[in-house]
Amino acid sequence: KNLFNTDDAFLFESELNEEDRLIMETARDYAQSKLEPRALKGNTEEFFDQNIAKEMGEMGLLGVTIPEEYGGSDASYTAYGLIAREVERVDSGYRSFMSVQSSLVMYPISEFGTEEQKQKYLPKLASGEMIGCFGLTEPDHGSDPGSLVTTAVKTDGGWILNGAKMWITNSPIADLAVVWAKAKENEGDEGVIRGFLVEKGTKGFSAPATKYKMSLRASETGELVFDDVFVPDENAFPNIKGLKGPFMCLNSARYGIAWGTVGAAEFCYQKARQYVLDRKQFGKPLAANQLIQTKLANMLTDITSMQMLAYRLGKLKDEGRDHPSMTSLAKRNNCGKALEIARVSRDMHGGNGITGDYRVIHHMVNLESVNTYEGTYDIHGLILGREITGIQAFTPKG
Ligand code: TGC
Ligand code: FAD
Repeated sequence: KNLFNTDDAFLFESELNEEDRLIMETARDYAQSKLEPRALKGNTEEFFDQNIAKEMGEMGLLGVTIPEEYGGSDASYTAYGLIAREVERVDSGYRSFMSVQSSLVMYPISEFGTEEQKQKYLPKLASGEMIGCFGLTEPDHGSDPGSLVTTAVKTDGGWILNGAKMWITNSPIADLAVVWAKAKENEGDEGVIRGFLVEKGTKGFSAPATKYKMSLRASETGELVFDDVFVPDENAFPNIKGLKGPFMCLNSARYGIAWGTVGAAEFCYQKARQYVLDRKQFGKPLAANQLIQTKLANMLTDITSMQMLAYRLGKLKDEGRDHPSMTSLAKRNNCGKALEIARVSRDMHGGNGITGDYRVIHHMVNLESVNTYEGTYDIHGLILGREITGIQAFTPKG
């Protein structure tokens, strides 16, 4: 007789191959035993424990899709997504660290870097000995990165960077920043977006922290400030030009977020289910009320659709059949649904839901950031709208 699984209704986990399942179990064991006990402290004290980088490196959880010769595991995109799901089941802030390190720093070095850049940085990033960050967003240019104004002007033997980045995950603790700037061969050129590797300690380069965030408090966020920073030629990506470079990195990171939010949503749903079974009001468990049951039914339905999208997108990526608009669809849907599930779970916990102990409010406030970064909910709606109609609606030109 077939049994109904109330956590995995359409049994996607039974489809996983041995290697992906092993990576998922390793990530789950690590996240539950090592990350979960630190989650409340991280959120309360606005603290990212840097040991997490080395621990995740030791467990082989960083840059898993990168070739083994550079410290990765040559693993599938499905495996990468499953790691994101397990880490974000605990805290979106820890998953942010992992996403940036794997998709936004190791991926571009692996895809666009020279052999020297790969050998110099990838093994140390894979082991967590080095922490990386990714600077695209600027104080005045978020949803529209094509208008960024940070410049890299050519000089003898390298480039001079000037400008500033804002809202950069890991920046205050990063040893290496992947920076996207308008490269100008001559002063006065319009410039074309290119990527640069800027090491911590470079003269004129600083990374002040952004404090008092009310969301993603266990993740370090900050600025990147460039004041006549000299970056040698060997630290520029040689061949990638235009927005395609950063967007290719984002295709991978956004896919990871589609999986990560599955973990956060599953946590909030499972907590709500247990809470309403245990808590009695009006002489019966909360779970005995119709209104409560349909909330749980909605959560499970949404989670199942989220699992299906993420799982299928991973398979398409592994087969090389994915399209960026599929990623936009999955990122947008899964962030929006996870945020809604976290809000409903918070409500179902009543007053207890506002305390840190139950942890659902952590997920709720974290998911506000996740719904905003890597392209907001509405920006992904506009990307899909352009795909569906052939008309771009980002700017008034139509
Ligand atoms: P558009 O004209 O659409 O494209 C310009 C060029 O880029 C190419 N392209 C892509 N290539 C690969 N993958 C994609 N997804 C691509 N999207 C676009 C495109 O083909 C074109 O190439 P070419 O050769 O023809 O020049 O550019 P646009 O300026 O109109 O873009 C509009 C829009 C809204 C789509 C885009 O700007 C956008 O996605 N905005 C959102 C910004 C964003 O996502 N920022 C993320 C910052 S990083 C971050 O948030 C990290 S948080 C990490 C964490 O903590 O977990
Ligand atoms: P804006 O672009 O100013 O948008 C504000 C609002 O206007 C949004 O609701 C948006 O949907 C809406 N909007 C914008 N344009 C349109 C339009 N044409 N039509 C309709 N509505 C529109 N960036 C990095 O480069 N690296 C990082 O590591 C990084 N980490 C981050 C970590 C955190 C915690 C946060 C909060 C952000 C991070 N970001 C990072 C930046 C993130 O990608 C941006 O915040 C995001 O892209 C939105 O840009 P913005 O904040 O400037 O908002």
